[in-house]
Amino acid sequence: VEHLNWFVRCNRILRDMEGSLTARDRVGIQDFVLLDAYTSESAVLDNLRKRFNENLIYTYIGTLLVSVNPYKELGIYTKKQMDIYMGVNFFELPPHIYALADNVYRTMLTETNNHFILISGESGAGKTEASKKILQFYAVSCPSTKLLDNVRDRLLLSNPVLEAFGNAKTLKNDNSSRFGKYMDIQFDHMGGAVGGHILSYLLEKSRVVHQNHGERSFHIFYQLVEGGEEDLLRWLGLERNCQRYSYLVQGECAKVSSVNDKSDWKTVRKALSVIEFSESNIESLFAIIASVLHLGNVTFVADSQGYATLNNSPEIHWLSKLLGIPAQVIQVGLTHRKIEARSEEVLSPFTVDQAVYAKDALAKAIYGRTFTWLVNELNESLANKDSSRKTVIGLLDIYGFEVFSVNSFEQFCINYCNEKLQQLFIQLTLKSEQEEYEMEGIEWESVPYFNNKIICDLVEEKFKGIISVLDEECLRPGEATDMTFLEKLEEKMGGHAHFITHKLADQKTRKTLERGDFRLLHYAGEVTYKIFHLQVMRQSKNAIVKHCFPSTEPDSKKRPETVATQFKSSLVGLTEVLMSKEPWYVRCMKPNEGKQPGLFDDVLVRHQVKYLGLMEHLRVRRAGFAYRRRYEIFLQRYKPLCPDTWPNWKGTAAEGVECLVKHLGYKPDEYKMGRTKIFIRHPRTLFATEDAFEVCKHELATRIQAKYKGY
Ligand code: AD9
Ligand code: MG
Repeated sequence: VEHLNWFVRCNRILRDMEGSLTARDRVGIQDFVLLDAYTSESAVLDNLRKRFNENLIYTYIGTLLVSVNPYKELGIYTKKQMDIYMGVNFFELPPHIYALADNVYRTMLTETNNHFILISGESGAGKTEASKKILQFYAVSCPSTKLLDNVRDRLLLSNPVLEAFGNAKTLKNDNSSRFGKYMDIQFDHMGGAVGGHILSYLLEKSRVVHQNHGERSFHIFYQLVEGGEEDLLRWLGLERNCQRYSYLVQGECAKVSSVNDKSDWKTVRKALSVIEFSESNIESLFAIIASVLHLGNVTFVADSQGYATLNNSPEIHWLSKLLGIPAQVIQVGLTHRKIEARSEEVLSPFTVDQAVYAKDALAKAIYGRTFTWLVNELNESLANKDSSRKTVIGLLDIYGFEVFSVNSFEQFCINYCNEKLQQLFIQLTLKSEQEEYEMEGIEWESVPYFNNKIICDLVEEKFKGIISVLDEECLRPGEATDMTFLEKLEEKMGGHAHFITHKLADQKTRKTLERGDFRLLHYAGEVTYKIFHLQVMRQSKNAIVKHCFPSTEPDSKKRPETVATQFKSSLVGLTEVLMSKEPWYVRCMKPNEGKQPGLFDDVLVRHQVKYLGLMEHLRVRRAGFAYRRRYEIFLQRYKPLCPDTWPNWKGTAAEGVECLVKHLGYKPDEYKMGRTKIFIRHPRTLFATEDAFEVCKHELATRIQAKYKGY
């Protein structure tokens, strides 16, 4: 049986020549750690390009997975592929997202601890796709029962729902995540997926009322208008024409060739039913979505005193019907501010500009609250009812680093979030490498890193950072303006190596900056931000929002927090959640800016190799030793190379490995024996062993075939 098992495994490896390290000339090397010129950026780039050209989009650095977006279907995500990767040692097959998913899962089961997979990369690099592939892999590979299948379906279907409400077409990506998502998948001790929980981070609400040219609002609006059933649209007072809705045409691209709103609508509708949203909840949900569209079409005119009045528009009728609020309340609410004077409430009329602003703020608030409600409902549905001990695998898929020609507060938050995750990556990889060497009793050489803590501090440091200055300015309504905010920043940040404004810049740089801009030198590149509008930062309280969501906003007398501070706190919370788990990484890269299949832009990829810290990560992994493997696994693979270890070794795995490498003629300085692993200094030592293994494998396979011919 041992022989036969081995034979089957050999054949699997043989079938896939890519799995064999000897095919390295054609398809590059599947683990950068084994690259001879591992310190050379060009060599790393060459290897990536070679593989990309062969449609091999995945490469490892040890257990970290690098992925390059192919922008085409590769046929590598089939059930058959999943089967191949289930329960197989990491390095025996070509790199794949399934191999990573499987390895995380198995480690979780054997070590009964919690894990998370950090998926990072810039906008459009493939993070969301990667997270979906991982979830699909678990859906297929985990044990199945009727109950578990129900959970599985809900986990899978939460995706299209969240994407409909939280993703949109941007210039970078036709399906860009406009919120951060962290999802825990909970497993019982048998490895069955028994539940899930989603945390969402700062949705880009401004998109509801404004989109840049070439961009869209959230998918759900177009899905509803394009795909909604006749009856439903009639009930909602909507026409089947996106052009009719002011909030949908700001970017002048309501149709996107890569997106099928009609069929996506069907998927979402079906998903909502499977997740067991009640029909009345579904109705309310679409009533709110429709009311946002109606709100967008409300227009104001100035009365003789210049105050805003409403044209007697049909929108008010629909808003009243859909939100269940008397038309009179809506009319007054949209044209007046409520001021609390002592114990009385006084109404003060808006100018037209103020009314438009208040209307937009209302639309954003309604949409934002609805999104939060949706996530809560999904969590209800995914909640595991059984309280027995569970382990989890967390998937983190956030909005990637992004730079547009105009960058505002939203980009600031998104890019800050990416800085935080980069910081976490640095802390965890350095820490874990160091710990591994210490634990195994191997000497450690430290590697210099670009540490982006300096930029995180610039943004978030107490009393000193940008967010802190922003908070202070927001607390001075009436006195503080956007310009005083900028001046405060200049005063506090002047001289910081990663912060420049028009005033602070040297002659040459000044030309590229406008007064009213500030520029941050992020770890991933420079971004110039328009100074934030303070008015937007202050949390607005709106009577209509209170009407719609009476219980969600307890009136507190506490100082209101700005959006930026809330976001900062939620990221601190996220970091804590992640720090308590075992990390795994997927680093996604974009091969070109044009969403083109088969095009590998050297400059663009090189830049990402740099800022994703791949070179440093590689150097850390190689510090001293290129390769390490647990004794059991090393022995299992190479034992046919030594008559003493083949077919069965009776002693401990470490002794077996010692015996094996002595037989292979490893010199004492070429390897070290750790407590649980063998460490090999140079890739060439391993390659020689691999080559010997190839030869031996063929011989053995032929011998076994001959022997079992008659069976
Ligand atoms: V953003 O930060 O949310 O804007 P992501 O999430 O990194 O971004 P996404 O996963 O949405 O990018 O990928 C963008 C597009 O690239 C997808 O819509 C696919 O068309 C394409 N893509 C990404 N990964 C793959 C893949 N493994 N195979 C084929 C892919 N196509
Ligand atoms: Mg995404």
